[in-house]
This record gives sequence, C-alpha cells and structure tokens, in this order.
Amino acid sequence: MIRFVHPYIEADTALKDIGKKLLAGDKRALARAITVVEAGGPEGTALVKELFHHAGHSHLIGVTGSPGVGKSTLVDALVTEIRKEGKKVAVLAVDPSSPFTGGAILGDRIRMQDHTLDKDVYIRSMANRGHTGGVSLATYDAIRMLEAFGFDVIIIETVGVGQSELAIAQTADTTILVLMPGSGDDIQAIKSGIMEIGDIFVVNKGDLPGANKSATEIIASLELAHHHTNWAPPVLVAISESGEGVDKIWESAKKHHEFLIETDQLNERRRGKVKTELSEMIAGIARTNLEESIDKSSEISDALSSVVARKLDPHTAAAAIIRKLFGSSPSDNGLERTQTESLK
Ligand SMILES: Nc1nc2c(ncn2[C@@H]2O[C@H](COP(=O)(O)OP(=O)(O)O)[C@@H](O)[C@H]2O)c(=O)[nH]1
Ligand SMILES: [Mg+2]
Repeated sequence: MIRFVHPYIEADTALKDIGKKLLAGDKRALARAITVVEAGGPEGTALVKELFHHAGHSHLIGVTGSPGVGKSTLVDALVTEIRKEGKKVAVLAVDPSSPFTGGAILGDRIRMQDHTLDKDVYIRSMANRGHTGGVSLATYDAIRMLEAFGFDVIIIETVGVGQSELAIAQTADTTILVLMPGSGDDIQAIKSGIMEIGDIFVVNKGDLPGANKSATEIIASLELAHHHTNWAPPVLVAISESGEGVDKIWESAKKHHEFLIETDQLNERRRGKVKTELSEMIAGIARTNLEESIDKSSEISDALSSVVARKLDPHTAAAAIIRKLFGSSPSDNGLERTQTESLK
C-alpha cells in the first residue's frame, strides 16, 4: 500500500501540540492536522484518537452532482447564507479528478475568496486518492478534524459520478443533489436511481430555460419512488450565481437536520456511515496484512505454488489463506448460509 508521507511532517517536532492548538481554535493547526490525516500513517491515527471525542456535533451537508452544474457556486452562496446566522462553516471539496495534486480547482479558489478573510469560514480541498467510492478514508478523518475544531456546519462538495454519490450520501447527514436544466441530467439521475440519495433537490441555473420543467419532472419521479423515511425531499429552483433561492435551500437543510434528530434517524444514518468506514478500514488492514504475510508465511507461499502447479484451485487456496490469517473463512460462512437457506 502506498503511503504519502510529507517529509516536513516527519521532521516536525511541534506535531504533538497540533491537537491542542486545533481545539484552541488555531486554523493553521487545523490545516496541518488535515494534511497529517490525509497523509495517513501513525501520526494521523494518533490525531484521530486524540480528537475523536470532540467530533460529532456538526451538521454535515453533502453537495453532489455532475461537473458544471454549479455546485461550487452554490456552496459559495450557501456559505454566505449560513454566515448570516453567525454559524461557523467549513467547506471540504473532494475532487476525484485530480488524484495527485490535492489542490483546488483554481476557479473554486477565486470564487471563494470573499470568504477567506472571514475567520469563521474554512475552505479546503482534498484529492480523492483513487477510492472508487469517491470518499476515501482520509475524508472521514478530515471531517473529524473540522468537527473537532467546532464548525457548526461542514459542507462536503463532491463531483457526483455514479458511486461517489452513494458514498457521500453516507458521509453527510443531509445530501443536496444539484442538477441543471436542459442537460438531460435529471432524466439520467431518475434512471440511474441516484434520486434516492437526495434529501434536497436543487435545479440550479434557474435563469436558463427549462428549469421549471426539470423541477416538475423530478417531483413527478419522486412521487413514484419509494422512500424509506417520512421526509418528502423538496425540489427547489435556484440561481446560485445571484444567490436567488439559496436561502430556501439553507432553510430546507436545517429542516432536514431537525427532522433527522426528531425522528432519531441521525444516529441511524451515522451508524450506516460507521459501518461503511469500518468495512473499508478492515479491508485495507486485511490487504496490508495479506501482502506482508504472503512473503513471510511458508504456508501461503506453498498455497501459491500449488495454484501455479494446478494442484489447488484458487478458490480453495483463498479460503485456506483466509483461515490461516483470520481463523475463519468467509466462504465457509457463505456455504453455511446457502445451505441453511436451501433448507427453508
Ligand atoms: N447561468 C448560470 N450559470 C451558473 C449558475 N451557477 C453557476 N453557474 C456557472 O456554471 C459554471 C460551473 O459552475 P461551478 O460552480 O464551477 O460548477 P461545479 O463544477 O458543479 O462546481 C460556472 O461557469 C458558473 O459561473 C447559475 O445560477 N446560472
Ligand atoms: Mg466545483
């Protein structure tokens, strides 16, 4: 597994105070903390351990949708709206399209400039390090750093292409799905089933023709869809560029958060999140464990040779290796389950 370790972090003797400084409201410490957890490794783990208990009190809002629909513009307008109430807000832009630079898209930076002078606003972009889900483990930890710092609201912007929409729905408490008129995006969304993940729908670029038609289509499709909760997702038309309609989006986000709390679904959602995160984490540990063991264990090495020599099929070999590494084999369990089911 490749780890990105920034040389200056290793040499940093003040690293041990980062947690304390972050809790005391030091934004530079926050920036460093995110870099540390993004890099992974023992320093990041230690930081998460230290600050974990301070996290969990922020309203996490996911903003997702296809490139160019106006997510960043909307996020910017939302920040303005949230700041009117004096709430502290952070923006985390997760950008899977630039996996190595970790830098913000320049346009986003320029647009966000108004807020950078505001001490209660923090904007950060993160690269998505190749996880197919679009939200890597580092993102969860970065969010924890922001939560520990004490932001009331944390907005996570992701480019929604397939799987990442699902992942962000699990990361956020409230998911805003952004669409624009005339792109065929709405139809695409309806077809692909991503409608289910939206708690709030925004048809952005309401100044362009067809916005109301798009909204009507979305409403119609939502009426047909099955919902797990009693929340009826609002469909809102907005012009993010001018800020028109963005107040309603913020109102809806607050209402949704209240709804989750009142109906005790906030914890249920968070439980789902933890499940996803832990599975990812355990799979990662297992992979590292396996890679290390393959070279060290003679039994595993023998199993490999047997497969090469066609004395053992790969399925049986994998089950044997898992049994060796973890004491039991998932394929054993699978077998048991199939047998039990067929008895019913
Ligand atoms: N006409 C119009 N254009 C908009 C609106 N909001 C954003 N845009 C433009 O759409 C383009 C993409 O916006 P951006 O926020 O970067 O989209 P993102 O890729 O989803 O983050 C930019 O040129 C924006 O100026 C809007 O409400 N109306
Ligand atoms: Mg953007």
